[in-house]
Amino acid sequence: SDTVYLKDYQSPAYAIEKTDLDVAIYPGESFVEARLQLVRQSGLVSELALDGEQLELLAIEINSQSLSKDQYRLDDGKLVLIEPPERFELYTKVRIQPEQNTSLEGLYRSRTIYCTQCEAEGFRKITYYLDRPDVMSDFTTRISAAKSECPILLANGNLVEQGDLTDGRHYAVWHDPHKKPCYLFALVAGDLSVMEDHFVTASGRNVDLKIYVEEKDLDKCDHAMASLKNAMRWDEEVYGREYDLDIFMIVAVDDFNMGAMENKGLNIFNTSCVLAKPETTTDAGFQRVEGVVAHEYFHNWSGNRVTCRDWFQLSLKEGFTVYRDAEFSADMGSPTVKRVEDVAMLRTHQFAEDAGPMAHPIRPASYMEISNFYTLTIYEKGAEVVRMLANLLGPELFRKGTDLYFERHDGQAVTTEDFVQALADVSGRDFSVFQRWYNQAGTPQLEVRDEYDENTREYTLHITQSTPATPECADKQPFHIPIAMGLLGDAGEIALKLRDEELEDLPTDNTHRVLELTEQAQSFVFTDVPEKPVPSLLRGFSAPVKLKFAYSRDDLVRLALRDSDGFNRYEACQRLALGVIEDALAADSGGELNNFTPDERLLAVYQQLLQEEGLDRAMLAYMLLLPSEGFIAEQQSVIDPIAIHRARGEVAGYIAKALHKPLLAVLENYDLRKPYKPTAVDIAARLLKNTALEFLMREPDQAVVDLCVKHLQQANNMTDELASLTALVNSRSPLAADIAPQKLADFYAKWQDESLVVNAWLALQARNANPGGVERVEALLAHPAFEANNPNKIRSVVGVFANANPVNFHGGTDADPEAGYRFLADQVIALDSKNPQIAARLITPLTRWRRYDKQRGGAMRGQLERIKHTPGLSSDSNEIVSKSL
Ligand code: B3K
Ligand code: ZN
Repeated sequence: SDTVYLKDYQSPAYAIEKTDLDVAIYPGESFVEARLQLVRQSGLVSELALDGEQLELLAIEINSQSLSKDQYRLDDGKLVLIEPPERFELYTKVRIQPEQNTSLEGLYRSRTIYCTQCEAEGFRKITYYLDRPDVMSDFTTRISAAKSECPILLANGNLVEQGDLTDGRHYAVWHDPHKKPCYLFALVAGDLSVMEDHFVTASGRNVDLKIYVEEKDLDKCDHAMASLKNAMRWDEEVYGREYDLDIFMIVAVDDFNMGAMENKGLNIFNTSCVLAKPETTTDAGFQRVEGVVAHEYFHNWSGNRVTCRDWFQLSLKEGFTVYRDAEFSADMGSPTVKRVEDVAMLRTHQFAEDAGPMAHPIRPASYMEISNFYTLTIYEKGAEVVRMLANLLGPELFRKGTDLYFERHDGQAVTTEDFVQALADVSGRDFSVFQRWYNQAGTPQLEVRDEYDENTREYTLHITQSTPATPECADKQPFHIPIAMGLLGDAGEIALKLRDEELEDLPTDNTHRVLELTEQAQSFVFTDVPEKPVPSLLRGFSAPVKLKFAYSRDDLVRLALRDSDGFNRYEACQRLALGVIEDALAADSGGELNNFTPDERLLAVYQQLLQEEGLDRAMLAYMLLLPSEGFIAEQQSVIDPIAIHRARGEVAGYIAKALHKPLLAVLENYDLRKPYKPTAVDIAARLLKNTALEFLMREPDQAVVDLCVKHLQQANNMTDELASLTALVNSRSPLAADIAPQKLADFYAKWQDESLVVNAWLALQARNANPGGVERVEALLAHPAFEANNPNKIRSVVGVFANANPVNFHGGTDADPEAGYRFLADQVIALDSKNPQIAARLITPLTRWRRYDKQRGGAMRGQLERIKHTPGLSSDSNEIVSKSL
């Protein structure tokens, strides 16, 4: 397939002023009639091509006249109009087959519900159209269907008319008063129950809120509704953004490629991102619902009112909206904890993407298949870039800037430059160097060296930056990197004064600064520094970079215990633990892992943290948690996943033994009967307890196993129930292994009718790092709980295995060390023709083959070749495979 380039952008030749759709749903087929009011935007147009895919054209008219064969042609799915008039009504009628649509893009059927997914280019599977985000139209949608099958008929905007038809059919007409691009179009038809509430906006307007779900799920809507109302209030208070329709609807469907979709006034959600109740949903699930409901709601301004000019600008709406939802979640819970979680994800997964063959800037210059660009880079790194801008401006100016952006561009389709320009205009700041974050891929590396002169009492930080080559560009220009920092002396934080700062200019919080690096190398000199300090650098993870500084372990102990920045305390623990695990790796490669004893300073830090009063329980949990195998792998020049697993396990086992008493105390002090609440404090308590349990279950005695079983049986919520089962299943102890199969079976028997719980049950087995992983996932695919066309099920088994079970994925079986890779490729090949978006996404772990030794890398590469040679391979998978070979 062809590559699309940003530099080739041309504004649309025609506008579509009005879009009138009539969608008639029948069993096995649906008919879509479209009346489009088209108006030429520029000079003569000899041909106008409308996008279309998998449409059967039944009728076509211009201004109510049928077209003759020389007035149009069908060209590779596209409908090409020859010498169209300046202003005309195009009428088309097409036949589509939602029941056959397994791509889950366009109009499709999920269980009993007809629904749509149009972003990015799915609308062309519904009707012929100018399927691009800079064509914004006024939509009216009439839906008709059998009343018994589909009592509920929904589309964007306001309901303007409904009624009965003959043959047991009925119809509804919806009109959306806001012009929108077709990727925000949605319709839903099915037998749905509704939970209703309402919200009064800041200006006093009433908004009806409706969450539509299958009847059995009505008891799982409270949290989404509460989150929605919190998000609506928050966007008014923090961004001054009010909702703009009288109704806001959410619909939950089980078969969905992503988390959710922000269609105007009619968000469609994956059930996993909307349904929640304590008995079936973990804390992480509750938090995900809150975050995704807010994210989609926030898109109403950052995405819908102000949308993207073209799909190269995707991060304009996604990066900004992720930043907005992260700040919202931070405000609803604990900001530092949220930051730690997001950064851990970014550094493990986005950094890997940035270092791999699919690396791309947050505004790419080209793509083959836009669906492949809904990436961690566009979303999470995009959010980091907005965060840097927000921090450089400070809250007041940033708010002024976003106000200007929304006002200036309301109703427009714009670019990332327009966003940065609004922020520059309100602040007078020069973001010309900063703009490189949008155009250059790769993770910058900072090398920091310090120097202290006792005589002059000057302390200097010498900072250089470099960024490795990525596919789009080998030679990087320096980035604009804000480095939030402080200096820790023996007695605490040191007052800061940079050499050229005037005393009267010093900020009131004089222990914290943001250094701005804009060149390849710069030095920053602090004066009047009484002693050689330990620098606390990149506080709050102030830029998405890798930081190299030669911290001694004693420095790290000081930071872990005493830094005023919560994030950097966590970071110091991670560095300390990483160092110790690297010691274990070195011992392992010398055949000495058995005689290995970890640096006792790590244990000493953990012991002190466990005793520290007032420390957030979630922060304590994350500080105790060793870096993940994925994160450790990212730090290695050649990844040996088996050795990493062994070394990390050894250190964890050692900690579990050494800290047995305080960890057990955490467990014993936990109140199993406390009623569940998804508050930050309670979530933190559960996280700490379950972290302690996981440690203890590494080498448990019978008493610990009994305690784990007690927690499994007496848990009053899914967080505790699942954590206990996971600890039992993952334990290498025979005491646990003897009972784990029965407990897994019991759990399934208890929850088999709760699809989302079954997903968690599948995922925990796919993640099980004990030997035999490939055989286990193969068995799971054959289990009646598995559904081969359901993305959530596929992700829970195949995705989790390949991404979160490195020791088994890379270890294979005794008979075949490549079995994990072969398994993944088999799944990709089987899925590719049915659901190319999901298939292409699954390939990711194989694309990292260059990071492994010759044998593993070669085997991974071999499976990529196999995928590549699959006849009829989708353009989605083809792009990933060909770019990574
Ligand atoms: N905008 C959608 C993503 C749609 C992806 C289509 N392949 C969800 C979101 O980011 O809110
Ligand atoms: Zn989004």
